Amino acid sequence: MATLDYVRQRFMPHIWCPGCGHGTLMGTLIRAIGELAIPKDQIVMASGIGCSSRIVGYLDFHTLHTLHGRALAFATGVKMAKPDLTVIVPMGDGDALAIGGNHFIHACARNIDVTAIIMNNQTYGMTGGQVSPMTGHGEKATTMPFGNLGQALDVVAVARAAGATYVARSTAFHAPQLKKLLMKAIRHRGFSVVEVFTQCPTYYGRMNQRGDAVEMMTWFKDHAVPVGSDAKKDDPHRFEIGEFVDVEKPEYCAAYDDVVARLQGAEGHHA
Ligand SMILES: Cc1ncc(C[n+]2csc(CCOP(=O)(O)OP(=O)(O)O)c2C)c(N)n1
Ligand code: SF4
Repeated sequence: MATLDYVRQRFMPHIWCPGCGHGTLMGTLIRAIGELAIPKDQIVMASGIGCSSRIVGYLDFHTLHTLHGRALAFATGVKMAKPDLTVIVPMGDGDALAIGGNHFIHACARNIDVTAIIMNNQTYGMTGGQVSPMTGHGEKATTMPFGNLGQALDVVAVARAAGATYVARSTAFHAPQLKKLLMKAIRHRGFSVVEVFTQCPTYYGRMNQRGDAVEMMTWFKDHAVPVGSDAKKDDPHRFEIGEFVDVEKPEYCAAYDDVVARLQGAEGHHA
């Protein structure tokens, strides 16, 4: 299927600012889904609220635009009711790890077969550039005009510690790699997390003198190293991209089906 068939063109033009990295993620995601050849009526996409969450308005799957921070709760219900469907949850960093943080860690631990995509632009884009759990120490936000007093959360470390069975990270610059990681995450049977650095030139970039979208993407290129690499050891801004976790554990819906089958067997036995 041509990737444009996945787009609800009646909602164009989109609301994103010129150069926003969320658009690159959306394009890469529909290419990944196209390559996986999943029929569009087999995909459910649930989001919260945020610039990132607008993706569910623009894509022509079964979509739910829910409440800020609560997308994973809705997605869990959908997957339990219809386990054969592919459930994908695009989230902002604030959505996923501030208000939605508790849902996120429990979704990781539950290992339900849902793919969470965290579009990490290090700020709250939609509401005007407030500090997010991913804003680095000393970095500016409208609510931290003298620089963030706290430290950024490491999503990959949180997801790994909470038990997610597939964890990867890439950036809007590394679109070919990102596509492969998204394909693997969607195919993975269990809870998968893909963190994607997406640039927000309008707030985070402007407030932190990161330049325009091209300069922000060049920054991703310059500081990214492959997982496990020793490259750029002296670079205080270096970060790893690639696959961090890929393991198998019992999947939640399958475990539920086992219990149902066991109970039905026991009922039959007593009849
Ligand atoms: C319960 C609730 N609290 C707060 C808001 C206001 N709100 C909407 S989007 C948002 C943050 C958006 O930031 P993020 O999730 O990082 O996504 P981005 O816009 O950066 O893509 C907030 C606080 C809301 N809609 N609902
Ligand atoms: S405010 Fe930032 S995150 Fe939102 S659309 Fe604009 S560039 Fe993208």
